[in-house]
Amino acid sequence: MRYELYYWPGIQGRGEFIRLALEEADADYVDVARGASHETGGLPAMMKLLNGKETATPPFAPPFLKAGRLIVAQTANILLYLGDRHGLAPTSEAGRSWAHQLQLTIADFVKEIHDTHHPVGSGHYYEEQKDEAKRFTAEFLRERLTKYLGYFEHVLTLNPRGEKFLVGARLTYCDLSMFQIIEGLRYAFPEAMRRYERRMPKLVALNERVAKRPRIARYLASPRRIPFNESGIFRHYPELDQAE
Ligand SMILES: N[C@@H](CCC(=O)N[C@@H](CS)C(=O)NCC(=O)O)C(=O)O
Repeated sequence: MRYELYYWPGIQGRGEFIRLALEEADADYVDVARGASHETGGLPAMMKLLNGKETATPPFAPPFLKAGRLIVAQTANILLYLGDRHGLAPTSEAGRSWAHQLQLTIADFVKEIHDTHHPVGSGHYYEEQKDEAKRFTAEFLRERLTKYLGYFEHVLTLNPRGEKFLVGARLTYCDLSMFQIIEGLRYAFPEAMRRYERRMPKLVALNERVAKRPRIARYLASPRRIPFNESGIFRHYPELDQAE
């Protein structure tokens, strides 16, 4: 079966957490909205599913994944689904729940990272909320970035199966998402991360381990991995990096 991934074209965004899982699984998928209308259906196909009356289980927002007739939305929920089907999640109930819990915490983190440049509202340009963004980011870099990254560093320390992965003895979708978080934060806040990274050696090692996985390395070198940019979730505004 060929999966259909639906996400805004032109940015990595939350779609990237799903792409990393699909790539590591070597799954057959099409990135629908990045394609031309006459080929994949393009953005109109995504808008049709979002706005139309095509399905009894409509997604609220991208990303969402179509697997045959099934439509799965919410990043953590999609990863739960893919994790089970492609060996990217533990098989025990306790392990699955722990991985899902970590992924939901990553989702909270992603929202706060997004809010560093849009603390007032997504409906307004960054330029209209620069002062608030600076205030929000100062607090974020001082308190929240350190709390979240410190938490995940601690989780690696606690893993009874060793410090190689967040959950259990094998790679899970949580490790792929943590890789994306670290890459994104390095892009958005290079100075702040340079200062903080010596306090998270296990996460840095995890990041390197994920980047070296053959399928991930192949993906990162491919045109499918589009660069971070200032329309996505992780944005580099030098004035925010200095906000602390
Ligand atoms: N909790 C959802 C958030 C989804 C979300 O916010 N998607 C963004 C793009 S990254 C969007 O298009 N939101 C539209 C909206 O919230 O109206 C998830 O993790 O997938």
